Order: sequence, then structure tokens, then C-alpha cells
Amino acid sequence: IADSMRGRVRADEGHLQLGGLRDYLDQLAASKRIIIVGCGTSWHAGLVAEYIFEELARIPVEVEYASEFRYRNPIIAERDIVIAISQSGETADTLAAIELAKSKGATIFGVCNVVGSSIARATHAGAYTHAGPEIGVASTKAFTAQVTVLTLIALEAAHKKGTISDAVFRQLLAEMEQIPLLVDKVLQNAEKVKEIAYIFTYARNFIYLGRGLNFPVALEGALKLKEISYIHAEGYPAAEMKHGPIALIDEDMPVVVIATKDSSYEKVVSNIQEVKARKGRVIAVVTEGDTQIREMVDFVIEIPPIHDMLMPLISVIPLQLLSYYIAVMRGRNVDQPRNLAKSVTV
Ligand code: F1P
Repeated sequence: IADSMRGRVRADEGHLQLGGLRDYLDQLAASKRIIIVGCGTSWHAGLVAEYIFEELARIPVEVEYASEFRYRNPIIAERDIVIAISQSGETADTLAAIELAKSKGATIFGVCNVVGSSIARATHAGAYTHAGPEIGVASTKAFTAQVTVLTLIALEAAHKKGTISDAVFRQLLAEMEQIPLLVDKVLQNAEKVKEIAYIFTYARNFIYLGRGLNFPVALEGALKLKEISYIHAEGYPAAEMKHGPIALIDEDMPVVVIATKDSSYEKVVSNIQEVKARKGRVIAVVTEGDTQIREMVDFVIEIPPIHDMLMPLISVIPLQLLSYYIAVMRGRNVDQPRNLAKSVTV
């Protein structure tokens, strides 16, 4: 990933575009607006990136469904930067969004996994994720790799712009290097997730809640459950629950809450109380050693502590595992779910 940021991919892989962002970093740091487009999981990675770019680089970001982009008349200025995210690099809606933005003079960056794919070739610059081939249809490791690359881009832009200090830049890079170890730690909890999956195998609905950077993770958790288990699931910002979804909560409604120790922790605790008061069954993803939430909820899945900005890389994994185990227990084909194509090219 670091290599693709530095532009080595272009040299190594025969000019298959996405030659890193080194030549575009000044333009990115000076940009007044970033528009991110993608579909499905890639759109969720874009939502995570919105928080990170705005927090670190203080550049306003809009995240758009690529599938909707061309059905309105989006306002795109010549100096705008459009970041297109796609695992396959072949998603027709994302390609169409790129062409539209290009026709209005925007600079297009890509974050793609498949080397030499149509989207990779249609962009001006960008980075490959190098996540390896996605064996299953539903994106999983692609999400982690997309968020990692987007975080690196945001960090480089913020550093260049001076909105973060050298020390913060180095600290975040150092913490990112710990991610593989932390992912291994989360995977060691797989048995616990499997036990929870067993209890909820035949649930008919699920709600997922998260705040801040864990909100897109809630959306992604719900999408994975829909895609591979065919269970109806909805993700919401935790604070949005009281504006409607709370009416759905009773003892038959499992609620997955991503409740890690960050600045919104106390608010999320009060959301959990609201769910428990209505007899909802709560599965909470918490930071290791959290005793307060453990006492309030039905099940906890612990994950190791990490900088708030990097949390989605870790907090998404138990949700992916939960969907996986539920799907397997229901006898679904997790690699080839019904009705889904790996690349949606029409
Ligand atoms: C987008 C996407 C995936 C989803 C499924 C269908 O693909 O919606 O997120 O899991 O594979 O396509 P892409 O543009 O990221 O390849």
C-alpha cells in the first residue's frame, strides 16, 4: 500500500494507471472540496474517509452513491477532486460517475483493487489497495484495504497542508503498523462471535448502531448480514434511533452496538440503556476491559484499543465474522450469495 502511494505501482506493473499520488499531493492539500463516489461497501469506506479527511486535513468532503450521481445534475467545479472507490474497478455506476465528473473538469483519483481495471485506467491518479483477489462476492478485506489507503491519503494531505503536526503524523503511521497484530487479536475472539451467531441464527431482523467513525461501520455490518445471510438489517447513527427505529425495538430485535471507548462513549451508553429499557437484546462491540457496558448488555465482543481514527479497521471485523457465522449456520453459500454479482457492470 505504501508502495502504491509512492507511485511504484505504475513502474512495476506496466503503466496500468493509478501511479500513486505523489505528483498530486499539492493539488490535494490545496483542494477546496473532495467528492467521494462508490457503491456498496466501497461507499461505506468513503463515509469513513469523510470523517478522516475532514478531521485531519480540514477539507470538506461529500460522499455520494455512484449509482445516484448521474441522475441529478451534480455541481462539480474544475478544482474539485473526485475520489472513486471500487474493489473490482468495473462497477458501471462508478465508472459513469467518473466520466461525468471528468466532463466537468474535475481531477479523478481512484482507489481500486484490481490492477488494470477499467476504473483504475479511467482515473488521473490514485492507489491500488493490493488486497489480493476477493474470493467471495461480498467485499470484506477490500473494505479494510480501502480504509487503510484512504487514511494514508488523508494523512499525507493533512501533513502537507500542516493541519496535523509531525508528531501526530508519525504517531498515526506507527499505530497503523500495529493494525495486522490487532486484527489477529480480534480474530482470536472468533469462537465467541460464533457462539453469539448460534444464538441469533434464526433472527429475522437486526439493527446496527454506531456513532462517529463507527456509524459507517454499523452500515457495513448491516450490509454484510443482508448480503450473505439474507437477514433484514438496518444500520443507523446511534443518535438517529430515537427518530424512528426505536419503534421497532422489542425482545425479538437484536441490536448490535459498536460502543468502543471514544469521545462519544457516554452517549452510546445512554443509547444502550434506551434499547435495554425496551427489552431489545444487545450485542456490544466494546474496547477490551470495558466493564460498564458488559453489565448492561446481553453479549460483548472485545476488541483492542486503537486511535479513534483507526477504529473502523478493527471494529468492522467482529461484524464481518458475525455475518459469516450466521450465514454458514443457515446453510448459505457465503462466497456466492444469491442475486449478487462480484462486479455490477450494468
Ligand atoms: C461494489 C459492490 C460491493 C458488494 C458487491 C457488489 O463493488 O457493491 O461492495 O460487496 O460485491 O458490488 P466495487 O465497486 O467495490 O467492486
